[in-house]
Amino acid sequence: MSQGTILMLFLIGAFIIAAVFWWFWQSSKTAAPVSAEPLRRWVFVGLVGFVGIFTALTLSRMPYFLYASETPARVIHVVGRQFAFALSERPIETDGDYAAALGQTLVLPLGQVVEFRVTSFDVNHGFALYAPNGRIVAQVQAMPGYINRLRWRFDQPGEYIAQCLEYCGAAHAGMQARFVVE
Ligand SMILES: [Cu+2]
Repeated sequence: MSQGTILMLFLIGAFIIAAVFWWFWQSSKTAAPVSAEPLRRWVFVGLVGFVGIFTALTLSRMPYFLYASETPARVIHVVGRQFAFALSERPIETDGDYAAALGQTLVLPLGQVVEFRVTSFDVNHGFALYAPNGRIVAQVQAMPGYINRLRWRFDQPGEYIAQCLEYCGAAHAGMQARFVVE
């Protein structure tokens, strides 16, 4: 879904909500009691239906289920720590592993499923992947004590940036890692 479509949906939704508020404001001015019961019932049924259909249509597109039946071509271990991400093909368990992984630039395969196993050594971080064209393609939380798996198939070669997307401290904005897809 494009940014323009999302903006349009937001504007339509905002207009509908504003119209409902305006309608209630107008109807509250009249002295006679207004029976909103039938309308209320239909608004409720309509909202439940809308949410149900929207959920059914979009839930299967959650990134957590992506490529669930496939065996990833590569497994990359990721650890976030203020203020850098370390990526490695070997598990990162100690400070030494983390420091060693910081210095390397991984090369990941184009057009194959890669699994990132993402965790944190300190606080919550957001592990977001930006394609060479600057667009965000996938993201997952980096949480201490948990390993979150993110599977992704890169379809654009070039240099990707992993950027922290959860505010984690003073140097959060510069918390990045780079890797290459080819
Ligand atoms: Cu951050």
